[in-house]
Amino acid sequence: MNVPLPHVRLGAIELRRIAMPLVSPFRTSFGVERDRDILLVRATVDADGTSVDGWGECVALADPTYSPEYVDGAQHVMVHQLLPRLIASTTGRTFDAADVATILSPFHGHPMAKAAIEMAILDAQLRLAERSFAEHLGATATRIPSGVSVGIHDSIDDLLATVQGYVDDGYVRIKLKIEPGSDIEHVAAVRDLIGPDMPLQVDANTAYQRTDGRHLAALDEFQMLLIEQPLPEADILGHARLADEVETPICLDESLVSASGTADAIELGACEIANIKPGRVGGYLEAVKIHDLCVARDVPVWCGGMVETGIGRAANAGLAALPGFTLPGDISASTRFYARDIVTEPIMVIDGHVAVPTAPGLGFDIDHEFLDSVTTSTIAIDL
Ligand code: SMG
Ligand code: MG
Repeated sequence: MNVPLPHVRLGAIELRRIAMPLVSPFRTSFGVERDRDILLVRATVDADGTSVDGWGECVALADPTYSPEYVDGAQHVMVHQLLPRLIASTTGRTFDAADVATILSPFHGHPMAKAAIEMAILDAQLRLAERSFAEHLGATATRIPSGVSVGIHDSIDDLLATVQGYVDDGYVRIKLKIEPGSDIEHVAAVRDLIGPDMPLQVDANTAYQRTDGRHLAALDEFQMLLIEQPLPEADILGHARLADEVETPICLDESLVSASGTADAIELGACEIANIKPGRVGGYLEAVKIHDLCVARDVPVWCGGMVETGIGRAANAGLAALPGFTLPGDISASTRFYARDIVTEPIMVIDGHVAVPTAPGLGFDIDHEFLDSVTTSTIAIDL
């Protein structure tokens, strides 16, 4: 992080929407995803007569169900607010990806839209400087343990068959999506299947209430790594109280939207473990700040996932190689969600691990032919 990157001039910006079917439906407490409608940002930048493209992936879902952002809204705010401001404040000068958050800071919210723009600029700068995301962000690992997130299943038999498949694929940690009615029994059955030693955790995506403390404490006997986001995102006090009632560590996801908010949640006792997602916090650079403050406070962190394509997953793998990422992340193989990825080399899980990309930028090239075949619309932004 300490080595500055060459500053660049903005040459062009293009927004692309792509439609990617999932290999199987993915059900959470807030809904079912069957395909992914994804917004990509392509930033062309110039430095010293060389021009290069960088790519950003916006992790907003189709509907505002995980967080207030959704993909049409993200595209709208980019086109009408964020990009005009970025263009106006960088015309005729060079700038750095680290300036993007400051330039866009007058606009409240929209972290996923902002993160995708910053990511595209950062990728382009790194490709020019021939440095990888991992190297730039401060990575120390060359491969990272791979966890898999398993959707809610109606029947326990189906759930066990799915989990067994992932165990056979070599994943080193299982995360089960849960909701009231699909929790204790499901966890008990999976713990029984995978044995006492395999790391296991659950994610409720805000499906419980403050009064569910005793119910959730029934999960303690299954020796899980953590319970992720049991309560609504704004309920920091509720999570702090739950952390006293339940032995399994409480991990926050949706609640953590900035470095300062994360520091507060930790101080209040609401966040014993942190899920870091660059999109949710406004970008990879803010994500590194959260990593650093968690390390300073002895709070373990792990890298979350938003059903990204290889573009987002590659950058996440670079981030997850930082030393504070002591727990396996939701960085599964491309094939977990997609039959074919839009990067030329799909993300692979080998011996339960994903190799940290080392080539410049994201570390992967875009499969343009396939990308074009899944593109549903393209917008060129006027500079
Ligand atoms: O990308 O592997 C993945 C999915 C990980 O469970 C996952 N993400 O709350 O952590 C979470 C969810 C959010 C997206 S659900 C569509
Ligand atoms: Mg989560």
